[in-house]
Amino acid sequence: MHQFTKTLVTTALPYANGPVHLGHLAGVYLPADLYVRYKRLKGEDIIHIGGSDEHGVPITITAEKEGISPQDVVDRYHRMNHESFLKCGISFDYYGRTTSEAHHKTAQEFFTDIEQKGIFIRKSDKLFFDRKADRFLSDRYVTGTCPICNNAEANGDQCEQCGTHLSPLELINPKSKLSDGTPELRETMHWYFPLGRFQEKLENYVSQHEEDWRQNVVNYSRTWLKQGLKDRAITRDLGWGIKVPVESGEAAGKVLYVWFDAVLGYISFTREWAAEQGQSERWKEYWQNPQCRLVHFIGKDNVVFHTLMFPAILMAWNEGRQSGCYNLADNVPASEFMNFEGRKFSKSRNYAVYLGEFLEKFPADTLRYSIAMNYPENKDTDFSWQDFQNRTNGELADTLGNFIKRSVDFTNSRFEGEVPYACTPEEWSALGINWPETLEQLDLAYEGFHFREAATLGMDIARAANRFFTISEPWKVVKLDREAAAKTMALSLNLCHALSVALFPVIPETCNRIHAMLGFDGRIEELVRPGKSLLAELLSPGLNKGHKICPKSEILFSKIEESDIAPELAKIEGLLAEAVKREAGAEQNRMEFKPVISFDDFLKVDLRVAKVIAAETVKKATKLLKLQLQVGSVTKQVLAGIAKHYTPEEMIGKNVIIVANLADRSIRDDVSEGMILAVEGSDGKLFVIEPEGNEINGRQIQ
Ligand code: B3M
Ligand code: ZN
Repeated sequence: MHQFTKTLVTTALPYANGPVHLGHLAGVYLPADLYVRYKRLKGEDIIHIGGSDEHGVPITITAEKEGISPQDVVDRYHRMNHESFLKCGISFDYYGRTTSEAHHKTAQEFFTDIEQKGIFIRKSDKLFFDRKADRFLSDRYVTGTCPICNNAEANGDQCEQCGTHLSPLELINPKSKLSDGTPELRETMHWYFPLGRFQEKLENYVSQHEEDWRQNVVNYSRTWLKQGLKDRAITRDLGWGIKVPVESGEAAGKVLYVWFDAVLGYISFTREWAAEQGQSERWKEYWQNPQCRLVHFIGKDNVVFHTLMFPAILMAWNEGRQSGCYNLADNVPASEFMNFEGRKFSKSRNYAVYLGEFLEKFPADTLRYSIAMNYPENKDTDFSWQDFQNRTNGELADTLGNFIKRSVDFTNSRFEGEVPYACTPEEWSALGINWPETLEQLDLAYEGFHFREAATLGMDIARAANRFFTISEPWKVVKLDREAAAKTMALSLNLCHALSVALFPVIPETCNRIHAMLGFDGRIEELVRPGKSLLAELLSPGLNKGHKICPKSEILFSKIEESDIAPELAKIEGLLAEAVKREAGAEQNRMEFKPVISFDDFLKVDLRVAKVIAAETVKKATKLLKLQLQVGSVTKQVLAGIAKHYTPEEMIGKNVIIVANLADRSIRDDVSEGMILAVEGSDGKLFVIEPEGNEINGRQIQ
């Protein structure tokens, strides 16, 4: 087992193209923060690097839609997301942006190094080009009709209606989103990263971590490896992004593919962090020091970029180098998804609760706790308002909040606001909490990325503390045996202190308030330093006899009332109703064809153009019209079920299409010598198909 002395944690860079929602928080940022805060408490050297992903096509599309520049878009969401994260207590050491100059330099430096080593491949391909806009169109810029479900607004990469992944070339009637014109195919050259060249190395890399990586992470990576790694284009024809650093005209109008640049953001931001510390070389201690452990927190949809693509880029850089080599990730704890009221979060469908919005209504720690308890470690989980309310009221307010308040209040009212007794280590161990075991379990939970267990262990201490207080009944005992009550209170206050440490990763703001109620100045963060474990202090009682606590207590959590969540539930109902409607529409459009027939079978059907020369209603058959049709030199009588949709007068004179060789059928004592073609609209109305053309009567449809 490798001995690490430092840890570098990175979190997936959210696109600065919209606000982050609770799903992002649950999968990536909260777990990373829990991990980082825990390790800091343990006295470890750890930094958390994150930031905004500010390139990519969706950002330019948003900009065009809103009539602003891409820079405006990323400025807005970078600020918004960074603020939301801070408000939620996500303790980044640095939160960068991929539009920074330093990042552009890093990404170009990597490109140039790999280019000079001759590793990239250049390939030409035909891509859609919009002549009016004078631009190549990336997949997202092409729309058209989905060949699978006929949705007229499918995107070039995917049809939102039926979910099919598409290539723009598959769209029927492709259109450019820029000009609405029909794009043409043009040759363009791009740089490709030959992932296959690193196949064996990557296989070894993944195999080395078979035991310590999560199953889903190994599986996703293996699936790709099994298919054989392919060349991946790492440049794009786009105006927004990092310029391809090649002097010749070949690179004109081309930028690095957003994923190539984004993963390198982790490196750029660590450099920026170091520079900000005034130690500009310090980033190397984290990236180029084999004793530093690199951990990427991501969602499951980003796995292969972090287990194959990024490592391959680093391998390419490291190739032929003796020094200045980068570490590969030691672990990539990818989460499953946290759903919301039984459904997937979806930004594009606006089915989401945004982090910033949430924090305007409810305190961060209530959210952190609920989400930690719903952490999607190995399977998708669900966030519901009901669960949020139950946990806040039952666990945070009634169990934890109540215990702290009762302990502080009773000490103030009966013991002059002082710890009234010196607890011995024996008494501390006799509380029904096995401290060494609890700390070990806590360590296993955090180190193993089992954050639900970690939060549960913390709350278990609060439950035990609450029980101890209730059973000891100090409010009764104090009247008979003041010393016994003093001991209860001293132990209770020590438990408050222990809770303020043990729960600190999960509910840091609350723990700081407990810290203040216990009479301490400053914040818990300030006590943390490398080499000193605050957790180890829990093994013995931490408060001395005579320690003064704060004369005032606070209510740590206010209860969430039905009326607080009622508007949220109403909002969900609206969103759900919309989603159901959309899905019903998609269902209807899903194509299920009749069994295949041969061409010869098709030729057996004689379709002809006919003209309606007479039409009348049919007695006692309210749906039928009796039509006389001229089909070239013959007339035919057809009984058609269109009486609800056309009057006889409307039909007379129309050109229609008739199946002319259909066996006669008798309907209601009459005979029908064929049938005419019609189509049903969405409201159930029938439309007769009316062919157009000159002198087409009697002609065959072909
Ligand atoms: N921005 C995709 C995403 O947000 C992408 C992650 C980049 S991590 C380097 O899912
Ligand atoms: Zn479709």
